[in-house]
Parts: sequence; structure tokens; C-alpha cells
Amino acid sequence: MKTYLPIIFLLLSFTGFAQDLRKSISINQNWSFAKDADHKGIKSISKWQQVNLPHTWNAFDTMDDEPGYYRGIGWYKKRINLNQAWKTKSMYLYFEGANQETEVYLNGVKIGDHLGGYTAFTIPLRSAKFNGADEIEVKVNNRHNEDIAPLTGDFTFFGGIYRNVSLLVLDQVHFVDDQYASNGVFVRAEKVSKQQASVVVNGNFINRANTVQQLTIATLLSTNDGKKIGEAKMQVSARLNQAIAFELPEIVISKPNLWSPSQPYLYNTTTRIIHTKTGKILDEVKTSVGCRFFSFDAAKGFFLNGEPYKLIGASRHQDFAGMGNAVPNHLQVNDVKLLKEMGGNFLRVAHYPQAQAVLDACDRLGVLTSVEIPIVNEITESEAFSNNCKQMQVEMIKQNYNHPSVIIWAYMNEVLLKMRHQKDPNRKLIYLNNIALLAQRLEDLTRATDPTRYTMMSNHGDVNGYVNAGLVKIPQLVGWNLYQGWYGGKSEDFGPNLDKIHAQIPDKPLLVTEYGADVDPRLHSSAAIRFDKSLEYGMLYHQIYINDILKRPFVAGAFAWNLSDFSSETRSETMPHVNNKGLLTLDRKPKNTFYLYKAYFNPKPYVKIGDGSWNWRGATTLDQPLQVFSNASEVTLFVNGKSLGKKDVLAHITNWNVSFKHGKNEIKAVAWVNGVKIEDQSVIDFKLFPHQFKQHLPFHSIHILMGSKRQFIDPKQHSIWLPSQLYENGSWGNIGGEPFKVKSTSRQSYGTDSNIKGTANDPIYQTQLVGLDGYQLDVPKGKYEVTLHFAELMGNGIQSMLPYNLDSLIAVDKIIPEQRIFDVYLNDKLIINDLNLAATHGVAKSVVKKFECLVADDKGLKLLFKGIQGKPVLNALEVKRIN
Ligand code: GCB
Repeated sequence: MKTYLPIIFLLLSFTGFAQDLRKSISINQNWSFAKDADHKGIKSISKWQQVNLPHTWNAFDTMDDEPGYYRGIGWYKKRINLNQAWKTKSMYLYFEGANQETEVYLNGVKIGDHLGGYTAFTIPLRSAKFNGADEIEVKVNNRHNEDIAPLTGDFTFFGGIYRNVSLLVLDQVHFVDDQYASNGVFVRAEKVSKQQASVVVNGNFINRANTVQQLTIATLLSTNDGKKIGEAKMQVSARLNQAIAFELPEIVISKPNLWSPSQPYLYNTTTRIIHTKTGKILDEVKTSVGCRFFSFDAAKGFFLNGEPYKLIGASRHQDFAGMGNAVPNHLQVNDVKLLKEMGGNFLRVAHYPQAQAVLDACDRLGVLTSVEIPIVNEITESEAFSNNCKQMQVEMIKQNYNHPSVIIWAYMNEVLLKMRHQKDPNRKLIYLNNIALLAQRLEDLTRATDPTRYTMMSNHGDVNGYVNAGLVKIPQLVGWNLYQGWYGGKSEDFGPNLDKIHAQIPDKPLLVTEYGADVDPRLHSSAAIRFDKSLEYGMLYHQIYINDILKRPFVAGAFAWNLSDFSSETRSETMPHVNNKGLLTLDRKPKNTFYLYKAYFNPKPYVKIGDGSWNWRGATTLDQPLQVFSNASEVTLFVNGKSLGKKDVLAHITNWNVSFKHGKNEIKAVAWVNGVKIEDQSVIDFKLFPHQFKQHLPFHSIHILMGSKRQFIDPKQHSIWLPSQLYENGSWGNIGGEPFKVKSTSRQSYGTDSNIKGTANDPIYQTQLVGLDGYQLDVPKGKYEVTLHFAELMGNGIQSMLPYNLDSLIAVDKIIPEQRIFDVYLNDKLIINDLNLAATHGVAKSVVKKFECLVADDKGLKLLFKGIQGKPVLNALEVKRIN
């Protein structure tokens, strides 16, 4: 009889009869939620709000005009109706992520907890009542905790159960990884070559049944269309509560279909625990596996499946406009699709592990990845911090081990940015040694847990600092976050700087893990400069970076910061609480920079009119620049049916001077690639504003920014704000006045970077003319509404530095607010008397003053500013004809 067992087993192992296998039941719906701001505990809460998961309590309070957001306790509770039949099963609550300290209670009794906001955890559900009234209560806290990374960072730490939660119902004999919340089955493809690959499965299972179990662990490997390739199995005997680690023999694939971004071929594995005698399947885990081999070389870069392969892509934060971090999976997957569409082959999952759906999409769509734990800017020198980091690192590795897309595990980002103990050199040295010690521990742990991937650390531009701290030699790869032309220097310094780093550390593979410039898609400039946040500056910056990256084989990969704009509560720039370095907006609308990447990196024939976030534009002349992006060699452009001829595409761009008409303009770009015609069409709505009022009739309205060279498009009011000009006869403009400048010798900014309270249109107020004498508009006779916009830009809070200045930390200038009091006259009539912005409204507060004025003669509109104390100012002006 014995001799036949393998045959029976073979028949049963993957054909098995109807089984009651592992169930994963979503319990996202119908939770009650309440904040517990004064820590009185769940019993004191009387008002609950109905919510569904994923949920964050910060989705809206990070979108307001105020600094800060709720960081404290939130309670969730939910009744669950457990099936009587599950009494004989093993149950777990599976949390994909909750930020960041979580305690879980069942019927008032604590059953588990978890520290850390970005990795999954499971809580065994053992003493349920099964009476239909079992209640789960979850306490989540997103307070600052010195023992949990991240301590600080340029992103918002949204609190809540912001990923999916499910109830796992398993047989008492099941795969398990209680400590690190993976499913307990690890699949790897090793010894991969074009000729052959071996698939090896290992893992852990536990027997919680009362009797000794004779079990078979088996894996079936099949092609992506279900054809069996091979099987591996072993027999095990397991006692009650015995957790057993197993590793199955390898399954060989000959001539494997290699996984790569262009052909992300996935094999399937099904791994089962089978009751040997009865053939009953007790548990089953399905995993896909990709066969690929890769290596990094310090001089030659990255190699995938034996070929040189430049890694190009972006980093990604997980939040989305209006949702905070509680983002449904389909939107997360859409980000991977967008990255792929842009031609990216690499995603830096930054600065923390993200939803499984993201890496699933990377496996499926073909995107290589690195994943990191959130040690950002600094560390705490405590055992608790260090242990928590180690726990997160192993959680990250085990939970994401089965994704073929992952090639790098990383663990520190710019860890020397917020240097502690600056004033005490001895203490600082101890701190630096402790960072190196933690890095080494994480490095050793990572290599021991998963020797199949590389390790990495991302550093900011202080190369010597990292070298001297001994941090460069620890990981296998070093990523540099470089911002020449943004936080300091010129964009042209980027390439030479890369050469310098490579020469200094020639034996360490190098990646550019970040580079980027803020682009607020509402801002445009024909005289783009650093910090103006204009799309045009961003375009120049990215072009230089892309070309410098492509030129250098030693740059294994480079990733734009960031795929999309993201929330960063501490920022207060043109869009408060948002970091605008995305190639996409916070709601994932492409900026022109995205199209530029697509033209460079998506091999499909492509031509695109550069209307990204600028198809509603205006000026005082019809002749305007327009860019077209393409991977063809020539582009022909048509404007309102007329051909502007053909132009050679240089570095994926053609630059045109287009003569628009007032109103809607039909634009068409045509190119040919390998005999195939491709085209793009766009409608650009162009508004001509008067230069000479007499030649421009009828006149309706004009919006003007003072002290600015940029143009601001207000998408909500559908208005275009033009930069002011010096007054000329018959036209409009300021008389006198100097652009406001931050009174800091060590730092440049465009106007102020402060959040202007009371408006979502901060750029209207962030620049101003100081000391102007007047403003004149030679408008025709009629009745006008004149609106003056002010904000006091001097004084406390105004001179604060950017939260992230990566080249050096600059002392905040202490500015004593000057007194400024002035009068304003409109056509000789005193309309504003003794205006003291700081005293009446405070600093950085938008102040709007509206007046009506009848122009009965040819003298137009004239504003006069008379200083009583200090210099008068004006931030913006709006003039509208009302009849
Ligand atoms: C960095 C940080 C990242 C910031 C970025 C920036 O180097 O790693 O977290 O968001 O710079 O935009 O300043």
C-alpha cells in the first residue's frame, strides 16, 4: 500500500476535492470612528461617526490654510458576526497598515498591538464569543513618538486605519508568519539564466489542531496560462502548536521566460498544506514568480538579464488630493500605470513601504522597484527606536519578498540632514557613530533575511559628511538626492557634480534617488528662474538632468522626485502643505514635465502639444511660445488650420513661436515614425490683453501681479494674472516701486514662501511692489471696479526658511517688523486711509479692498500711494469694466 502513496498523493495534491480553504473577508465597511483628543478613553466617547476603511482623520485638516494637523488618538469600533463554523478555525485580523501606533481590542480586552505606520500586521482572534455581538475596537495614534521612524520628514503623517482590513479564517493547520505578517510562504527564482532557472519555496506553518498531523507541503509551478511545469513537495509530521519551517526542493524551469519591464512574464505557484492520509487541502497560498537576474556595477551601471539597462523612473508618495493617505487600490495601481506610460521602468517606493496593490501592479506591468523603511532625516539613539527599525525592515522584506519587481531594500533617507548635537562635537561624533551602528545592523539584517536583493541608502548632497560618517561603505548601493539648480547652485552643476561623486567613490554603484524642482502648474514665466515654481523652470531643469543622466553609464538609475505632488504639512509655498515637485499634480493631472519624460522614455511613437496645465493662457501680444514633445525626428505644426512648417526635434522638444488669435485656437502637431503618421490635437484658449487700450476694444478686465515676472492662472475663477510692467502712455503699469525681496543675504526666494492666510491663491500675494508711487491704466471711459490686493510680507513668520534646504542650513534672519502706514487715492479721491496692514490684519494675511470708479474723461484710472510711515505696497490689482 505504502508504495502507492506518492501516486495517490500526486493525484490529490493539485486536483483536490472541494475544500474550505483560507478565507480573507474584507471588513472595511461600517466602522464607527471618533477622535479622543483629550485621552479620556473609548468609554467617554458619545459621538461616533460612520466611516468605511481606508480612512484617515486628516484628509481635510491638512488641506486648510492653517499650519498643523491633528496628531493624536482616534478610535474605531465595529461589531462582527462570526460564523459558528469558525470556532474550529484559526482567525486573524489582518491590517494592511494603520498610522502609526495601534492597539486592538476584542470585547474590551486587548489582543494585540503594532508600532509603525507603513507595514502590515496580523492579530490572532482567539477568544471571540460567536454570539453575533463580538466587537473589535482599534485605537490608533499618530502622535510624534521618538521611538518610531519617521521622526520628521517632508510629508504629512496622516493618522488612521488607512489601508484595508480583513478577517482571515484559516484551518488550524496553516501557513503562518505571526511576527512579520507575511503569508508565511516565500518564493524565489534563483540561479536564473537564459537557459535555466530554479524556483524554490520556503516558509513556515503551524499546527494548532489537537493531534499530531502527518502533512505534505507541496508547490505546483505553472506557466502564466496554467500549464504545469513542475512540482516540489515534502512530508512533515507536526505536533500541537508546533511551528515548522520548511524549504521545498527546487523546481527547474528550462529556457525560462525572463521577467523584464518590457516582458513582465509571471509564472504561478500554488503552495499547499495537505493532510497526507486524506488528501484534504488544509491551506493554500498562490504567488506569482518572475525569473530575472540583475547586477550593479560601479562603472557600468545596472544590468538586467545580462544586458546593460538604465533604470529610469520616479519616487512615489502614497497620498492623493482630498483623500490623504486613505487611497483606494485602483488609484494606487493607476500611479504605476502612469509611471509606465511615462516610460519609467523603475519606482522608488518612498519613503516607506506601500500597499501590496502597488507592487502587484509593478510585477504585472513591469516596473522594477526599491522599497525602504521610513528612517528619514535623523534617528533616536534608543534601543526601542533601533528595535522598531529592525522590526519594520524585516516586515518590509517578508511582506514584499514575493514581488519579482523588487530589486533593492533600502533603509535610510538623508539621515544626516537634521544633524543633532551640532554645538557639541564630541556628542555629535557619538550620534554619528550610533547612526552608523544602526545602519550596519540593518544592513546585516537585510542581507541575512534576503540575500537575493541589493541594499541601499539615499543621501543628500553632503557627500563628505556621509563618507566621513562611514555610511557610504555600508550598503551595496548608494543613492544620492541631488538638487543642483534647486536648493543651490545651477542645474548645469548636476552633471559635473555626478562626475565628482563618482571620482570620489569609484567603487560604489551610484543611483540618483532624487532630483526635482517645484512646479506649480498655475505659474508660468517667460523669464523662468529658480524658485519661481513655474512650469518653464521645471522644464529647463528636467531637460538638463535627463541629458546628464543619460550621458553617464556609471549612473545606474535616476528617479525624479516625485511622480506626483504630495502633501507636506510643514510646507508653505505657492500651494501650502503641498510639495509641488511632482510630474503629475496631487490629483494626477500631467504637467508638461510628464510629457517630456514620455517623449524621452516611452518607445511608442509619440507627439504631444505642450498644453499640460497651460491650455488657458493670455498675454498682451499674440505671438507666444509653444513646445511640442516627440520621439520622432521632425514635427509639423498647424495653428488654426495653417501650417507653421516642419522643425527638427532636438532633445525631444520642438520650440515654436505661435501667433494665437484671441479665443479658441486649434492646434495640431503631426509627425511620422517609421512611415506611420502620428498626431496630437489641442485647443488652446488664448486671451489677448490690452497693451494700448485704444487699440484694444472692447476692454473687459485685467488682473495684474506686482513685483513678479510670472503669470498666475487661477483655474477656479478662470482668470489670468499678468506680471506688472512699467507704465507707458496709453497702456497700464506701475509708477515706481521695487519687487519685494526677502531680507536674507543667505537665501533666495521668489517673493516670499510664506503661506498667505485667507486665500488659496497664494501667488497673488507672495510678491509685491514696495515703495510704488502710483499705478495707472489708461482705460476708456466707463464704470470700473478696482480691486486692490495686499498682504504684509515683512515681519515674523515671513523670513522662515524652506523646511528642506539641502545644501546648507541657513539661520533664520530675525527681522523686526517695520511699521508701514499709507494712504491710497483713486482718481484723486482718498479711498484707503492710514492703512497699516501688519497692525490691522497681521502679517501674511490677504487683504482685499474693492472700489467703484467712473471714468468720465480720457485720463483713465490712476492710483496714488502716499506713505505716512515706511513704504507703501501693493501685491496685486484687478480692474473690471462694469458698464
Ligand atoms: C529630499 C527628501 C524628500 C523631500 C525632497 C524635497 O531630499 O528626501 O523627502 O521631499 O528632498 O522636495 O525637498
